[in-house]
Amino acid sequence: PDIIVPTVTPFTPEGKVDLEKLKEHVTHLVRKGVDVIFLNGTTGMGPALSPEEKLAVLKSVYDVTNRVIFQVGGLNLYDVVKLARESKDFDIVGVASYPPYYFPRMREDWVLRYFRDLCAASPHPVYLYNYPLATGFDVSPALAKEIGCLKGVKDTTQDLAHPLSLKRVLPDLKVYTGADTLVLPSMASGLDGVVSALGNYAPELLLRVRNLVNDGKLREAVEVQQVIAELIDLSRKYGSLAANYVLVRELQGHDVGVPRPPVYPVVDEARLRSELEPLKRRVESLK
Ligand code: FW2
Repeated sequence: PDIIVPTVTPFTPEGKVDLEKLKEHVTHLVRKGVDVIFLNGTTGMGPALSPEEKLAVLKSVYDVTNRVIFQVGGLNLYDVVKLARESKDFDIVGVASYPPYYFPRMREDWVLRYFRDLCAASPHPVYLYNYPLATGFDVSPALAKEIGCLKGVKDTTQDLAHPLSLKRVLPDLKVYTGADTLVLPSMASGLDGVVSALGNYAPELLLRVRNLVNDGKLREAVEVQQVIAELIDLSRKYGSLAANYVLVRELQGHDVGVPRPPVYPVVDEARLRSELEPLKRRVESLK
């Protein structure tokens, strides 16, 4: 299974995207053995980036690797299509999008048209990013099938049955799980990989689970998954979208700047660090 990391987008304290820090971060992840970088996702605060910023993110990461999935989703189809077209000069793995969000009671046929329009414009394979908790819309396996032009799905739900039913209905598509809490079950069930926010700060744990699954050592893999779950609980307590930035610094040793408000930096960083301390030792022992 593939290990895909939806990278944090580093910002300066003034709220500008810090492309140099992003490059350093991606260089580090690639060296660690991450297979693919997912840009402008949830962890990367995609919905808070302008189309120009999304493209700038792609341009700078492309200097480091072309193993990239470029998330282009948005609420203005003309921007989305333009961005997808602008990726033609980059030899990347694919383009991704969440379905249109915020608007209540989106019609299924509008979501279908959105993805078909994206497929028609995209010079690269198109991946659906399904995250119903965030978007308010669950792209069902039947709808994903009807769209007809998808190469893969990144599915963020807490229920393994969800990506499994996608795989059952669409066996030729790549199906990735976006839930950190399901890294082990996804890999052990033969899904195509994980898109894990935790990979920003503990990619070693994802690689470790994969090795253990490949060796059939599921009991040991469960222990690693439990550490993953504890790290996720801790990050949620402080607001994952902000805690991710602190955790990269604490566990990987490099600076990825700060988030951009309305995601505010963690206020009580000292307490987060002290709660992280015992976990840090367990992470070290598993590397
Ligand atoms: C992204 C991801 C991971 C998320 C997950 C949600 O784009 O950030 O889906 O961290 O809690 O793929």
